[in-house]
Amino acid sequence: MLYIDMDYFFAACEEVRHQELKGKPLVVGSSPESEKLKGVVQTCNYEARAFGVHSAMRTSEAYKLNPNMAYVQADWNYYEEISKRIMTLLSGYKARMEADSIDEAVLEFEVGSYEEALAIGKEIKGIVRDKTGLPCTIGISSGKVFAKMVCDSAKPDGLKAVGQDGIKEFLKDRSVGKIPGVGRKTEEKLAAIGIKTIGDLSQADPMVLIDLLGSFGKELFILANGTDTSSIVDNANVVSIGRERTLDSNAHSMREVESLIKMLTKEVIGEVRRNNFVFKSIGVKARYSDFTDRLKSRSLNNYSDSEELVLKTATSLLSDLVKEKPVRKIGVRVSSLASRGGQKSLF
Ligand code: TTP
Ligand code: MG
Ligand code: MG
Repeated sequence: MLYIDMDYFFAACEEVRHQELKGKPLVVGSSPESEKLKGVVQTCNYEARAFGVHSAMRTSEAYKLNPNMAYVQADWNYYEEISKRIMTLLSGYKARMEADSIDEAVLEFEVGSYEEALAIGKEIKGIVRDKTGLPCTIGISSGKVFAKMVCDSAKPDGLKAVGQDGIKEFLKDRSVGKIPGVGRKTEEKLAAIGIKTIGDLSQADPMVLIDLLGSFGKELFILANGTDTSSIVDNANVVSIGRERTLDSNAHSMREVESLIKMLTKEVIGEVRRNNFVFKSIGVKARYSDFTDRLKSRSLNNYSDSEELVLKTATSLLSDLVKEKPVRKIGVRVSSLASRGGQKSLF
């Protein structure tokens, strides 16, 4: 599998249309003067990262690290437009494909060797850069989770493959927090029983892991031992479109999840529109700090592709769930899909 993630995506998009900002530290997010220092950094270029600035940090914190950075307000429509162009380029390949977020996609190729996959990766990087001016990083491995981790490890502007023979070595010394889906809370639980690296995880007693984390513990054990069974959902055959994200720290109130709901909604709607879908049901998910999940959904009277409606509905559904227990992950999903324009219903 070939995992593509755009480098410093929003900030890179801004550099494309504001060439004068290139090479200087740039933050996408509300400037520290506005909103009484309450904004957050959505992303920043690598020049800003050199000062320790990163996504989800308060802009007031970023300002302390370097008072001389440029700030640009996020312009979702523009990023969606570019994302759509990238996804269209990628869908030109004869591969099963899943768009994973606004700046990520996984492609599953039938290839004979990793050399062949690397050659395709190189070509994709070239095409994306030619057509959009943007850098990306590509990771290649046997499954989606490994490919994403390889991608993360090769940033920025990287291309790297780790085959089955190298995967355990690749994983061994990495901290468990590098596994997608493992947040701070899981990390703490594992650390409490002496597990810090993925190597430690691979040698743990699987029953102990299951006691500690439920079925997720089993999944982690299997991954740590070099087997990635994650499969991709070919977007051509979707029955629902959803996005989930783990929070940096557990949320206790709606205020802490508002911007994330907005972002997940944008991503879901982007995906809906890219595929020319409409939907008739809106759902949310909350994963609590104790690893239990709660789902809630609402059916609509008519098909829709309204972002406002998803945002409003998801916010209202989640506000019930957030009240109950601390939340570590949230998701927004639309289902009962049909293709737009009154053509035959796909499902
Ligand atoms: P990422 O792919 O996580 O980050 P990135 O592309 O900015 O940087 P990297 O080179 O490390 O991949 O996220 C993609 C975009 O999503 C990012 O450009 C802005 C947005 N985003 C937020 O708005 N808030 C966040 O907390 C994160 C992580 C991302
Ligand atoms: Mg990215
Ligand atoms: Mg990304």
